[in-house]
Amino acid sequence: MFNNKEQCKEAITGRLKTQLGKGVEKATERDVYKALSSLLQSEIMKQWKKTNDTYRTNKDKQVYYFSMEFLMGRLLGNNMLNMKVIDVVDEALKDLGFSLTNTEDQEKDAGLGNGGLGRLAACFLDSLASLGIAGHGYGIRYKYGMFDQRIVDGYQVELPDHWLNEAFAWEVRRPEEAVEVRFEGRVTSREREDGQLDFHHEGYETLQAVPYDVPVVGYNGDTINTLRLWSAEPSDKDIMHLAHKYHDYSHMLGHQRTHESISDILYPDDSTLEGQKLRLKQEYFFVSAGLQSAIKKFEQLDLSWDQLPHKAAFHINDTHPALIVPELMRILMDEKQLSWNKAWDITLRSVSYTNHTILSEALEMWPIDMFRAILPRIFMIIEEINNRFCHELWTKHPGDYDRIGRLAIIADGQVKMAHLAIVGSHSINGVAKLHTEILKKREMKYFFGTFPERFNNKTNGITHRRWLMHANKPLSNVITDVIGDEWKRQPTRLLNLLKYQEDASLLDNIYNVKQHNKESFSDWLYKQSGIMVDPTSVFDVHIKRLHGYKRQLLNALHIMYLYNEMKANRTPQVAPRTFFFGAKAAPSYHFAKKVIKLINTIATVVNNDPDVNDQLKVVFLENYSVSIAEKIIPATNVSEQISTASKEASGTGNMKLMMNGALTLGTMDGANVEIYEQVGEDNIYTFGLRSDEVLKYEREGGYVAKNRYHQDERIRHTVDQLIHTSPFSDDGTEFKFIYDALLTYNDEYFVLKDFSEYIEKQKMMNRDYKDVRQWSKKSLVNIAHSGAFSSDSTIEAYANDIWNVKHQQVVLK
Ligand code: 26V
Repeated sequence: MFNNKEQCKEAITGRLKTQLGKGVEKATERDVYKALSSLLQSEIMKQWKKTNDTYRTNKDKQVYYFSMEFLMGRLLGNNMLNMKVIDVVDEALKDLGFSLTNTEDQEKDAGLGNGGLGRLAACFLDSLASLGIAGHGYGIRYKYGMFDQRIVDGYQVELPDHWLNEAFAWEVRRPEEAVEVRFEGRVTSREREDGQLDFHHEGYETLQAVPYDVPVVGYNGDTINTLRLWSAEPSDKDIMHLAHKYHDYSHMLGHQRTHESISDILYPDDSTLEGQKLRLKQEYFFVSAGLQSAIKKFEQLDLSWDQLPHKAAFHINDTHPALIVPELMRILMDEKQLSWNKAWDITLRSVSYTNHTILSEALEMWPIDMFRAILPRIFMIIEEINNRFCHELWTKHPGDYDRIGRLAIIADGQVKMAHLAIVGSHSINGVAKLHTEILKKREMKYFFGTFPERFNNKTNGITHRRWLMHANKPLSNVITDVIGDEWKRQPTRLLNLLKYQEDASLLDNIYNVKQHNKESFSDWLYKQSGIMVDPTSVFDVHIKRLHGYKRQLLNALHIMYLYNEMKANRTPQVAPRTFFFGAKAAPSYHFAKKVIKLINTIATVVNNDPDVNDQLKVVFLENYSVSIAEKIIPATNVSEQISTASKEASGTGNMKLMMNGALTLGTMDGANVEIYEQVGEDNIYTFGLRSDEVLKYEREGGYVAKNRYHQDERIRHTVDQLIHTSPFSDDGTEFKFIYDALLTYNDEYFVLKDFSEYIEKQKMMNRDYKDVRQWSKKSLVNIAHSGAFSSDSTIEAYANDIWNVKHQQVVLK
């Protein structure tokens, strides 16, 4: 694209003139961002067309990854990296008097996701394109992404995220590919001449789904896939229908507005479902639009319907797009006139499903009446799928009402989305070994008994391009100096680093890079928020959504304990530390919000106390996001992965942090177990209850939080500080809710049970940090093994075992 720096400078100055009518001397950083992204986008367009032409000519099988969330973050840096122009742009910008980082910081995050699930989808897109797989994302173009978090007086306040206010540089609106989506109305049936029933949907309301395509640039240099985000707009047909129905103009506009609002907001609650109609509409909206558009593409190939499973794979990312199953059936039967059996066979062979959580609160279910009213035809199809499935169960297990009741898709007045996804998919996977085992042995035991061949594990992964090559260029350079740069294409080659475990200069470099990153982060933090931290202190980092099971509370109580110890002149710290938290709480999650307030209260106390503040500091990072993650992860020493065992399906932050040389302090949960297997017990700090112990307590009882409180003075003192007048609580009311969760409601997440082991491991890490050589060696072992968690490996496994699509082989066996 640019052969050298001079060409690049010329292109940027040229684009500033033609796009913005400005000379470079007047240009702001924002102008430079605009010019640069537009230059890149023009180049991407050419290659994008080529990729699509090739897919069409070769009739390659296409993977459609349906997800309610794609947490993409910023695209400029990633696109420059994958287009291999980032170094030349860096030099050119310097010459023009600008910096690459500041230019990148101009871009707003595309925050179209809550957390792990959405970020995983984004990492997968990067790997799909980089492996040359024809794999595309289908999702929703929310007008408002994840809320903007502000901390006011220590409390979380949510503000809307107007991410589209400044135009999104990477999207292309394609109105010519819009499709109609129908809601409500009635269904009638008529018998055809051949005896089959024809179903007619009448009196429905329609809206247009308009696609906005975002290119996904692969690192292989020529594949550019598509993230297609659907936006809801009024349909001309519907306007006439509404005008007829309402007569009154303002009434009609109001109604229309409700329709368009379908794609307005990302639901910010990843822990409970409040059963909103709008959410169900969102789900059907993008599933229907996406399938219609994929089916149109398939029809252009002019093949028989039997070929559909050979040419398209539809993936259900968590249950949110599970309506793929009945919607595909509807299209094949009602629009393409296929028989039930034929349509079912095709559906089953094309659809696969990933489960991302075992938390029962997050399992999606819809009340039958609401469902039927919004999606009458889809409901009929689900009823039929359910009847046939229950009938099959009955023939296999006659009289076993209990089993049928547990497995039915429609039961207890609800439509159960997970059951629908399982019954309609040929593959069902969990996201880490432990998670998949729990699904098979417990949560989905009966389904596993019914369809054992469908269940498999695909441990999550992360893209090393964004999370190492781009986020941590200094480390990336140190690695390349020692083992060459083959690891960039084949991340498992990072294992070659293990040969250099005793190499003093490499160990020094690893330490120095970390130190450098901590300094850069501290500078950024100071500029951003005025908070000063000591870059020589241990950076202990807990970044993820705020949730009871992720146990930020355990971390917070430990800091209170440390503070008390220091004030009493007991157990002096060996190395000073700074505790960082980054976390958003769902707006209606009262407990999570109280924990945010507690962390901020602790920060105020600790940071303003001259007795301790040269040893201990607490920072709550406001509005934690992908771009903030990219800044703090390279600067982290200690990675907090302390969920209650069995609750964190996988975790992916744990992988990003290890890849950047942080040492994990974690429970044996999710993918932590696999990190432990990779690095060995000397290079990870584990503690706490095991998952089977947690599950046993949950089943059989036997844990009494109050006993822990009475037996352990450290716990009693710290927990009491939540409700008594103490440095952390004035009148004792603010944190009563947390106190009650721990003692009155018996500590659902076993915080007090694991407290003492956590303290011990914290202490051990603090001591170990002092031995710089040993610490850096552990750090190196973690970096070396992190290639196993590259999403390229994960995607290769999905491609081989689930989607059956061809790809470039980049992962070493
Ligand atoms: C759940 C719900 C429930 C109801 C309404 C809205 C909503 C939105 C999102 C979710 C997602 C919860 C599942 C989730 O994010 N799971 C996370 O997936 C990661 C990727 O597999 C995994 O690493 C985390 O351990 C897991 O918690």
